[in-house]
Amino acid sequence: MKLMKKVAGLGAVAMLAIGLAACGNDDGNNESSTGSDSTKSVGESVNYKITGIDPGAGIMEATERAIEEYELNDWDLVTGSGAAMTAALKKAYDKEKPIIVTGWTPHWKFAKFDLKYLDDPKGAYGGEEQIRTIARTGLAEDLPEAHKILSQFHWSEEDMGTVMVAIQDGEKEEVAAQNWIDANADKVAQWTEGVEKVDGDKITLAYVAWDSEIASHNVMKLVLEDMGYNVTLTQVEAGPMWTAVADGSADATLAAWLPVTHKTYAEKFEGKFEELGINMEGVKIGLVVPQYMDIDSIEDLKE
Ligand code: PBE
Repeated sequence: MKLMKKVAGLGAVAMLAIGLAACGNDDGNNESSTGSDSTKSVGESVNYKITGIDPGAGIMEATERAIEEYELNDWDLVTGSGAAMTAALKKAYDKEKPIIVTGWTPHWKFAKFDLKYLDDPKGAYGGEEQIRTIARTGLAEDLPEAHKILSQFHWSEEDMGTVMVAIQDGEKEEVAAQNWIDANADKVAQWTEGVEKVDGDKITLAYVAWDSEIASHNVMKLVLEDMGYNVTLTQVEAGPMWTAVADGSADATLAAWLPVTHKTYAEKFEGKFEELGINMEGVKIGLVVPQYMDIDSIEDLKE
């Protein structure tokens, strides 16, 4: 600690000298505190805070687990939302400040910022994750055509990325979804293969306002509408989303991240929902930082 203060002091002197050379500009104090950043530990540089999202998200539970497993005793996971997390990330990134966020793939942030996952040698965030579609029990009998479409739904990270980035760039959700559908009629035709149109049957899909899920649910809403369904999208928190499918108040969701992210929910509601299959492979959750940060592993947060 003493040594760091000394080095910081030197940094301050050096910054001051530069300031003087540049004709005594103001802000000496601010500059000196920036100058001492490199001498701080990662923890000090971010006030021992990991910028999280909504409390019910599986990644929050996984991060609490990571904090325990890596013995990051001084660290706090700050709750917020997906939107608040990306806003904080942008703010830090624009100023090249350190920040650690709970991150996942697919997500547009990797297209907009130069980011990296921290290595997770203890596997707190699991390995290969998938996004699966789940439905209430009884959907196959009640809405067989929708059940078939939802079961046949499968797309790639790139597909979802196109929709997500368009929305992030300011396109309306429905418009971004419709544009993707128009450009990918072949894929949509696979989901609706062997399905007959219906006449205004009602169906409700529950989802959480995560950027990835906003994209998938808006696409599926339009596909189901085109097949004659009257579709309601309900935006809820993660716990209520699983509860709604389990108690039948929602018909389905495309947002079941398994086997790790939503493990607790899947176990809690075992037998009360039906798995309709994987809609995306090779997805991932973890701790994400800007490339310019000089750390590579969650282990590095201990220093
Ligand atoms: N996510 C996006 C969710 C699943 C989809 C990774 C933020 C979660 O952590 O539950």
